[in-house]
Amino acid sequence: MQSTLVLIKPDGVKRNLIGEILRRCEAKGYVIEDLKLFQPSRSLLEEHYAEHQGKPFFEPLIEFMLSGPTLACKLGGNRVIEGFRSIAGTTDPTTAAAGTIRGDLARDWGLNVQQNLVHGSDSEESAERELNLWFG
Ligand code: IDP
Ligand code: MG
Repeated sequence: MQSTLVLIKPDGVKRNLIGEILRRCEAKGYVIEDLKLFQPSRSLLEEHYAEHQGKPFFEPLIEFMLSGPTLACKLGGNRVIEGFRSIAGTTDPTTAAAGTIRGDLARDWGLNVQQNLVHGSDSEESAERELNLWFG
């Protein structure tokens, strides 16, 4: 069994999509192991997104993530790390495949950051690191 960190970002919380996104995770067969709705600090977000420091979208991304509460979810199941990223869809919501969370529920709003509703850890190492950050 694996666990991954799923975040429902501030756009998803503001748009009342928590239920719809968690429904899709549960319908796929994954198990919600922990949940936390809160406003993360700048230092938590900068550590979470450390790999993107220096990129043009880094500061807009941090500002977006500071714009309201995020729902952090520890999601469990066999191969859940790749499985959640598959149901989330690709990063750019405009071109994310229909049937995915981003493809069905998000689009480009013409802002300098992609508001794409969710985050999912991208490897076992990231999942361990990120679950420690958000739930440790
Ligand atoms: P991921 O969330 O699909 O793993 P990453 O490349 O890790 O995508 O990027 C982290 C987040 O930063 C994205 O989910 C998105 O919100 C934002 N982002 C990534 N690339 C861009 C970009 O080129 N322009 C604006 N925002 C971006
Ligand atoms: Mg990523």
